[in-house]
Amino acid sequence: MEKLIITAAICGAEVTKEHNPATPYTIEEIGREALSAYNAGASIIHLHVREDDGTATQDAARYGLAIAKIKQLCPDVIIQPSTGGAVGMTDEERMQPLTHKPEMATLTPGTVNFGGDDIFINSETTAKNFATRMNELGVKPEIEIFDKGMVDTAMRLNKQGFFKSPMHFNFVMGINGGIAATTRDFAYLLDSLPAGSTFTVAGIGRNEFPMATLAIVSGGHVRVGFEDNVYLSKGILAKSNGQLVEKVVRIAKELGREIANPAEARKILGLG
Ligand code: KMH
Ligand code: ZN
Repeated sequence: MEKLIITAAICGAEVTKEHNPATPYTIEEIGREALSAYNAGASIIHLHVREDDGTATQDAARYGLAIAKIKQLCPDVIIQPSTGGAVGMTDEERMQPLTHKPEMATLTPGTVNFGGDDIFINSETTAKNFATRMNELGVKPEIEIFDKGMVDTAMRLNKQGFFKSPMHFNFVMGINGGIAATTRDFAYLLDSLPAGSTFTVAGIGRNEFPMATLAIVSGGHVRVGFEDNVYLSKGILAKSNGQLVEKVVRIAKELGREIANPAEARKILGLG
C-alpha cells in the first residue's frame, strides 16, 4: 500500500470558538493550527479563512496572508484552499483563492443539503467553470463527494475533459443531508471509483476516527480536523488540530501503514 496522506482541515467555515476554543480565526491562529497539524504528520492543509471575528470569507488577500504564514512555518506542506467557502457565497467569491495558484483546491460536483436546512449549491455549470479555471491555473482538484451521484457526475465531467485523470476524491461522510458514514456506504463509494483514482475519507463528528480507520485499511487517505470534528474522543475536546492528526498517526502505525511526508504525498497525487 502507498504511504498514508493525512490532510488537516484546520478551520472550515462553520465551526466556531464556541464549539472548540482552539478554532483558528486570525492569521496567527491559522498558522499555529497548521503547524501543529504539520508537526504531527499532516502533509496537506485544507484551508478556509476567517476575518478576525470568525466570519468566513473567501477574500483573496486574506488567503494570501494565511498562505504566506503557513509557508513560513511549514515550507513544504501542500496547501489546499477551499472553493466551497461557506453556504450562500457566489461562485466568483468562492473561486478567489485560486488566484494564488495553489497546488490543489477542493471542487464539489453537486448540490447537497448541508447539515439540515442549508443548501450547498453546485450546479453542473459551476463545477465545469471551477474545473476550467483550475485547469488553466494548473490546480489539481480534490473532488468532494457528499453523495454517490457526485462520483457519477465527476466521471461524466472526466469523459467531457473537464476533470483530468487520475482524479483524486474526498469522501465526506456523515453530514446531515449527505451520504451516511457507514461501512456499507464507504464500500459503495469505493467500488464506484474509476481505476487509478486516489481517495481520502473525512468522517464527520464522531465518525471521524472509525472512517479514518476504514480508509487506512483500504488503501485510502485520511482527512481530520476541526472543520469535520472538534473532539479527540467522546466528550474530550481536542486542544489542537495536531492532536487529531496524532491520533490518526497512532492508528495507522498500529495497523502497519506508514505516513507520507509532503514530498511523498506530491508523488502519490501526481502534483508538480
Ligand atoms: N463549507 C461548506 C459549505 C469545501 O471546502 O470545498 C463547503 C466546504 C467544502 O467546506
Ligand atoms: Zn472545506
